[in-house]
Amino acid sequence: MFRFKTLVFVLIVASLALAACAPTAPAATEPPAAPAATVPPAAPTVAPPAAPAAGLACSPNCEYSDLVVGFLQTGSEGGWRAANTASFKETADQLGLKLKFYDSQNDLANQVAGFHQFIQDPEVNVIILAALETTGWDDVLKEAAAAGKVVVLEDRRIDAAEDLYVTYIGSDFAEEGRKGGTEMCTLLEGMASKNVWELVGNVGSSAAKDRGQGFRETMTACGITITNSQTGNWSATEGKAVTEAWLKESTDVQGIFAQNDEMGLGAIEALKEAGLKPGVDVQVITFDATAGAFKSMLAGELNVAVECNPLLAPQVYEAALKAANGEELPKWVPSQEGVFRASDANLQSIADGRKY
Ligand code: GYE
Repeated sequence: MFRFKTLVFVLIVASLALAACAPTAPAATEPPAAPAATVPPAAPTVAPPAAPAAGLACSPNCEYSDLVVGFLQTGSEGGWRAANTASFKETADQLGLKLKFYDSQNDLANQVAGFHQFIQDPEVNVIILAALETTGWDDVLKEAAAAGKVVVLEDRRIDAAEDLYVTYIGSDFAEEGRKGGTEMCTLLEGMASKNVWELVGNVGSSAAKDRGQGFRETMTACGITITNSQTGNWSATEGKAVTEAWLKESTDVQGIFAQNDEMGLGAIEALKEAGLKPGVDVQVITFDATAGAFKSMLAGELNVAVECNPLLAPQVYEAALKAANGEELPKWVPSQEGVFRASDANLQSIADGRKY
């Protein structure tokens, strides 16, 4: 009897042990769980593009009051930019269109984030971009197209397929650069040594790339050599600091090619503090031709300012309205611009008539 009970007891213990080690039976229907897949890091939650607005509902009879414009400005880096921003704000008021202004603070990631924001904004039907850099826009432009937004480029061109935006309204920076090279050749005529220092705008921008390339195209005609080149990020402070550093190394410089007024005015201060006469010992050329440049030319410290027109808003809004109404536009509308010299007889009256 005792043996039988022991046998039963052993059998019960054994079966309990076996049950504990067996794989849990999946719920009746589920296949065995697949090994944990390496879930790629969650893609940034880019909400699906807003339903295509199928163009603007008001098309082809849209008016300025139908436009809600998202404007992606670069930042607020100087006189030219201030005039450009004012042009957009004032003209929007005059035309009665709604403007949503985005200051990218000269940060490309900010600008791209702002672009996504405007794509997601159901109110916005037009997006205007002053691109900080030429590359990296294809994807966000495709998203904007899918969302039915009209995209217009102002001020700076980009390297993207032309069918991804309506038109570009802005300067021929390469031509500005060519003008600058030709002007510097004239200023350095007859000089034995033609060493030029270049103050570059923000790296990667079309304005900086194209002005530099254009200047190099025409400087060769008279044997100019660029012996120093560095970004000053469009700022007077950085333009001054970079020039000071170069002057500590050498004063063998006959010309300064500053890609905008602010950097050139900074270099002029550095030259003076180094005991050199800007405009005399060293020829200085800048780009933009804002009020500060005219003041410096009238003081005889700046030799030439190649104009770059910031007052682009009327043309840009007109292009946006035409596109909203289904009109095809040329892919580039270059701005009309001149060159101003300290030697111009009527410089004072020109300066008095300028808006920026
Ligand atoms: O020359 C400079 C500004 O894009 C043309 O940007 C513009 C340039 C201008 O910061 O002053």
